[in-house]
Amino acid sequence: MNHDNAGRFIDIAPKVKSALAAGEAVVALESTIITHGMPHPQNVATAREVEAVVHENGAVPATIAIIEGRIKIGLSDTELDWLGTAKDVMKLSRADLPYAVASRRHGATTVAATMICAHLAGIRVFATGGIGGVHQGVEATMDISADLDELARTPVAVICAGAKAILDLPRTLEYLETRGVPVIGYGTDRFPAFWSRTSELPVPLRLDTPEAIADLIRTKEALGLGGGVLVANPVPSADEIPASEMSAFIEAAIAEAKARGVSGKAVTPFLLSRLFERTGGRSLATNIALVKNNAALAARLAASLARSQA
Ligand code: PSU
Ligand code: MN
Repeated sequence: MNHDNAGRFIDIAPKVKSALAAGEAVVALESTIITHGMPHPQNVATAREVEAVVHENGAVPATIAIIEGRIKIGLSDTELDWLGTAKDVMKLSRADLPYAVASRRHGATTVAATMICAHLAGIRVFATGGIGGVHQGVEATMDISADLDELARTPVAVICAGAKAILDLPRTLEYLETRGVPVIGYGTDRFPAFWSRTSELPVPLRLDTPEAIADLIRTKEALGLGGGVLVANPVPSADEIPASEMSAFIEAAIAEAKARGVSGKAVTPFLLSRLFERTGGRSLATNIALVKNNAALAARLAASLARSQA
């Protein structure tokens, strides 16, 4: 446990607990993607498939959520099924995590909240789809995801497929640089844009193997720099929707969100569900493929970190 007093709020699933105790590889997975990011039943099916991919690649999966105020590190089959259709599940970031715990609420963890819980449990690697970032129109809304500051302060490696082009990608990268977060392109020189393998933007750093990423993480720790690293792993070519095709859908979805006055936490879930409809479900198929691809890389990275500890 990485904070002495946190233990009494946390339930670690038996398999995760024994893997952590033995210094074996563990990969954290988020739950907002289940409750607010994908429709039922694909959300639960995907969560299970992603856990299986982590296993196949040599690590133990730990899906994280808050159930009746308990921080769950690893969900049972029953809990995962329940979460897939549960109502009144809060979307939790750093700001509201303690509220959900103290008030015994249910909560799905975003990238920021998953990083916090993973770190408390001693998990160093986390796979997701896409991170939150600086939103388009930030000049007016100041909407910058708390995910970015979390990456700056909490020492967990986050494997994503870049950031969605619903965000302001250049400003997202600028902000990460300002906050001292290493952003690593995995086998690519371009920052991936979630559904699309590439964007116009160069990725700040590039590494080509899980071992090289593990080495960077160990070096960062040894230098006492603190904070996380962001690994941007492009969606497999077979599953991508090119940026040229996505951009019209994205513009229309953003215009709709604006017209309806959608703001705050509701923005990302609204845009995702509108894009699902506008692309006839294609955006979801791509989303599922890229999360699995990230889970595989995360497991290999966690395994590499575990080996070097032994
Ligand atoms: N990207 C996805 N699906 C998601 C999210 C991101 O493809 O469900 C979620 C993640 O949990 C991320 C959160 O942390 O959206 C960001 O929300 P916000 O923009 O409100 O910070
Ligand atoms: Mn936001």
